[in-house]
Amino acid sequence: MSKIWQARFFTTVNHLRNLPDTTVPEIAFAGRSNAGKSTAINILCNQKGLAFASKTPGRTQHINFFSVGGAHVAMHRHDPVNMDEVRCLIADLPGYGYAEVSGDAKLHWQRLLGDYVQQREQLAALVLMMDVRRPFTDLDVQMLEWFAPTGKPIHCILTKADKLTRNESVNVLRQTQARLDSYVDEEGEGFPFTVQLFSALKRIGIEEATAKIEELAGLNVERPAPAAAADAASDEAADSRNAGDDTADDKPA
Ligand SMILES: Nc1nc2c(ncn2[C@@H]2O[C@H](COP(=O)(O)OP(=O)(O)OP(=O)(O)O)[C@@H](O)[C@H]2O)c(=O)[nH]1
Ligand SMILES: [Mg+2]
Repeated sequence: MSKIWQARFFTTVNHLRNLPDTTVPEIAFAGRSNAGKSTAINILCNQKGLAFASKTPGRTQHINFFSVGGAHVAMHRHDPVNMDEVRCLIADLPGYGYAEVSGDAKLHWQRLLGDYVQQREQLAALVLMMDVRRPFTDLDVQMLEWFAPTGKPIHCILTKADKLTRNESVNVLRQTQARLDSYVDEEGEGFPFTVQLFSALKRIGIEEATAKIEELAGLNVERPAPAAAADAASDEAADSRNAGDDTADDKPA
């Protein structure tokens, strides 16, 4: 059983000022609208309705956070998690590139996304989800180039691999790795960018993605004894969780 199977809904955020006041590492899932982010989060966390997955593109319009750890087997789903036991947060970012969203809303999302990935210190790594049939759209490249200067890892997941033959998808995998390897910093050093194939439908790449996320979130490392400071942090996080937002219809049930 993977540690991320314990994931639970934590909070939903529509403005950077409402980001949770937590110190644990965050792993954010970014990608074009409809790339399959929410579906992948549900599969990786082994829970059907955790992240909202939809046939309507642009469904996830806020940053939804899920917590891993601090929820015990016998607990009711709505019981508060034990904040000092939370190990990491998973963020489902709003999909970008959805044409029918109005200009203002689009700008709002893009600013929210750009600022979050560039400025959020707790963000440990980005999982960039791209449809295997059309990787590296302009906004994917924008996302990658916003995040690259942080020096933190990006793990690309090529989704919907079931839509191509095995040969075709392996070709895209190779081309994607080559393109990621072509990024170098001012000293000519490469970036910690990796890529894999994935299909929620055919259950391809689930173990590989799980292992990668656990590694990036530091879940394989034994956790040091909680410091007194963690208690204070957890109280604040509980406050921000209860602060509410105008997002009722986007919250997973
Ligand atoms: N064939 C196939 N379809 C998939 C796969 N994963 C997701 N889908 C479908 O793709 C559509 C979009 O999936 P979502 O998970 O809602 O996509 P998202 O990236 O969260 O989209 P936004 O919330 O709009 O950003 C849904 O109809 C899914 O059923 C996959 O592995 N294979
Ligand atoms: Mg979604």
